[in-house]
Amino acid sequence: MLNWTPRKAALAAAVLGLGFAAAAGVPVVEAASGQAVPLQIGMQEPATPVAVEINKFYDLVNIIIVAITIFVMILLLVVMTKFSEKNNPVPSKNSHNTALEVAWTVIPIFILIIIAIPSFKLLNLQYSYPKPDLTIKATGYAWYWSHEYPDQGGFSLDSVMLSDEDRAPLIRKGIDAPRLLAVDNEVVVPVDKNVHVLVTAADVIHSWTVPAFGANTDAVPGRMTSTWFRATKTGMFYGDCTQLCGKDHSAMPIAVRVVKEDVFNAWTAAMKAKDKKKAKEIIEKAALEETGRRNLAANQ
Ligand SMILES: [Cu+2]
Repeated sequence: MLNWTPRKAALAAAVLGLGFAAAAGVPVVEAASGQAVPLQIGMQEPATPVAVEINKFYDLVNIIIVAITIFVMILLLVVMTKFSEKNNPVPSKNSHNTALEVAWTVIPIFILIIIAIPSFKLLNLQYSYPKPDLTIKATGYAWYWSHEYPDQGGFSLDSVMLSDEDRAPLIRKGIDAPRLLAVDNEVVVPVDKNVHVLVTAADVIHSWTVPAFGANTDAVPGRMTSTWFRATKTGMFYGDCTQLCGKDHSAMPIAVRVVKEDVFNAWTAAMKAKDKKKAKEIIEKAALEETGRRNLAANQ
């Protein structure tokens, strides 16, 4: 049996409360841009207006959850001590309290309204598609993604995950190629442009998801779903298939490289001309510039 003094109980409550606060608000490891990092708590750094709003909503809901949890825990501790058989041998016969009953109905309604308003605003932002500057069609296969550029001459590229042997030469060149995320052909998009992504699948259900973009939609065979994003910074952004789709579900990452418009135009021109070698060179140059810029920022 628990035989806690109120002081012990208060101490336990304080420790638990601190734990909750740490889990909710204080990042243990700063999230890297565009991919998850070990021991990360919380969301990836947002790279689109939608992702920024998702993060804000996530913070708001977390604050409410933690506050309610602490409040209920304190109530429980009060009940356990103040109204225990020892401290309160003769229980009250009360079964109704109108003011209390109105309060515990109305207060949760207000809490739900506080959550609902930003929630609907966010849904509206996610589903009101701005005029597209670029459309990409993503098709999920077991187990890789194929990406088509229908308004850029209709060229397409397959994104297959790189093996450790394939990553080694890239890393030696100074290009980032994270394990389980790097692919042979990245999706390339221009920065600060509205990109619509039409998503479907050829065999089983997959899901096209890039967390830093707040973009996530199921890829269903025979159907076309869609999502959109407007990346506000250049760099690499990784995602994964998020529908359990079979043996290599974990091996079909999505790699999106956001580049400046002139780099994008040069790349599409090379892709249209079926000059794969030149397209690869353009991307490798952009990749090296990106790592150079990041190292420079880290050293400052
Ligand atoms: Cu999949």
